[in-house]
Amino acid sequence: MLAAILIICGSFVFTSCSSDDDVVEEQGAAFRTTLKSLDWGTDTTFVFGHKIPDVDAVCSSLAYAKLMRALGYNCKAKVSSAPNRETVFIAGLFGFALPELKSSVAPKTRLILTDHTDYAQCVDGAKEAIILQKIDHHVEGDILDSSIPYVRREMIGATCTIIYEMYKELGVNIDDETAKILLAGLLSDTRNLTKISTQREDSVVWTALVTQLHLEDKVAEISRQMSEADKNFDGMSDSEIFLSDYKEYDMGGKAIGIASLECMASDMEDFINRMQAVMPQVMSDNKRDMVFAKIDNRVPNPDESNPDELFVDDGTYLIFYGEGAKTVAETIYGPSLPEGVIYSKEKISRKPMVAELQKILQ
Ligand SMILES: [Mn+2]
Repeated sequence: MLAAILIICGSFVFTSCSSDDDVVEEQGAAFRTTLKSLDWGTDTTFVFGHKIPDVDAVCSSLAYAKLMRALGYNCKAKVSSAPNRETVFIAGLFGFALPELKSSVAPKTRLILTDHTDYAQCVDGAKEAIILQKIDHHVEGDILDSSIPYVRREMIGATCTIIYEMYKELGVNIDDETAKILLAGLLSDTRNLTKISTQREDSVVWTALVTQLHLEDKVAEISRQMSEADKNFDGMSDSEIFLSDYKEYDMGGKAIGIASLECMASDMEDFINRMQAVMPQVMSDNKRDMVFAKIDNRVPNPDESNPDELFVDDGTYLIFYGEGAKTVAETIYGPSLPEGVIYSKEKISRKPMVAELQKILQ
């Protein structure tokens, strides 16, 4: 649709119809028509991010439910399990309420999914529900785009960036509370624009939100505190740590779980041993065939002049458990070390890892 609009405008490029605003307005009009055509039913439509919700999952569901309500649709954000520590921290700092917990939905419940595209990450009961929309930034999973009436999936840094763009296209005002919610998701998923998944769109939206909220002098410190809250494992058991940023996928008949962790290089050996020790239990509790954990290796920043980044990544360790897991891991990342772990000098990210696993298993 966008391409079509651009072509139409292209023929008038030297007259009056070429501004970005016009394109955005036309996209908004088409989107409103699509929304109107959806089968909304009469009950509340629930907006969910993924299970084990992180900031982007929670904030995208909150902001999108608000957007739908602004257009007159009866929508409410929920979480399918308890939000992580970073989410609780930033909600407290910015002063917005977290969604209530709803761990399962009845058949035929209408759903909108944000920040996920796999049934294994959905609220329980999603397979028997009616999924009206999916707003996401991951590689397409087993909830196929083609099976959902409205899908917006863009490979950019945060789902909250996509939702900011949708507010603009629809001409819906972004009040300061909404701006805070969107900025929280954007800061978390891009680590203040430093992650390799960060795209130009994320930077543009970051500038707009930081300017609106007058946070120019504070945003780096807020991001640092969020990251600290995310890494705070005080009082957590080893299996809770393993599951603190953990996602499930079903691909090619195999049930997969992947944890994303990080650790200081000096503590790595002990940390790997502790995580390996809980993997058999995690695998059986969660009915998985294979479980993996990618553990980023943190070292002191050799550039000591940069006080904002005291530590940087130096590669990633990958650990695995379950029949066939070693073969799969070695096919993607090369042979294991004698200790039975893989070390990749290049940092391993979960998104490309999922894409590689899909290629091998499907
Ligand atoms: Mn996300």
